Amino acid sequence: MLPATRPAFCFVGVENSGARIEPMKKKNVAGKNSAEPLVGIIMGSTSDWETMEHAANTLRELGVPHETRVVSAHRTPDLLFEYAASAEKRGIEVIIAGAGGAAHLPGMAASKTVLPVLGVPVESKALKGLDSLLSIAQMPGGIPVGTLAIGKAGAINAALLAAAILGAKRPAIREALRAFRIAQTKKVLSQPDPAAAARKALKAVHSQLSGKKKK
Ligand code: RP5
Repeated sequence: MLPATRPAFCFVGVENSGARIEPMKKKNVAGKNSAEPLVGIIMGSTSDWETMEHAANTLRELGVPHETRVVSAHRTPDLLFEYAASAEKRGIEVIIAGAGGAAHLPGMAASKTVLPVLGVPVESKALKGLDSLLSIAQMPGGIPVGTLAIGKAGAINAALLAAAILGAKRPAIREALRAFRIAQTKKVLSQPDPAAAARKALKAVHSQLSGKKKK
């Protein structure tokens, strides 16, 4: 059963372990209490967290309230149905679903809700995530899943896309997204020469090491 009240913290693996991952202390820009998630990040296994934490981190950076859960299409199908079917009523507006291998989670979640579902193909050991990508992207006409790139880039972009969807009606989120883009551009422009940046990093390591030796 899903908790009747919205969680005040982000949880991963609530059903399996109850492990607390992170409190969402940062004040969000959505005009909502941080105990009221707008985005539900779900994943097929705790092993997907390494990838999906990038979606959570990006949403946190933008101040978008979210929750994180392990919901497996194959191992906990009833929970998946319950999660997807109740998400809208709980105030969730976008679902980000990450899964690897026979990645049925995003598609099945999409089949149980009219909320936008963004799928993140997690890199699998056997086929490097190509299996995940095709499982998520090749949905039958009628049940869309917005499929992102394999792995970390896909997880980050799913969060940015979720923020863009929410930002259409929430100026604060739209502006957070604009600030993210500006900061990203500035960062790239501030390091025009990768060789110079590498030399600078190396120099810093050398001076740190020689400082240690002197002590
Ligand atoms: C999928 O199987 C999960 O999304 C995960 O990417 C993959 C492997 O899961 P574990 O065996 O590591 O739990 O359902």
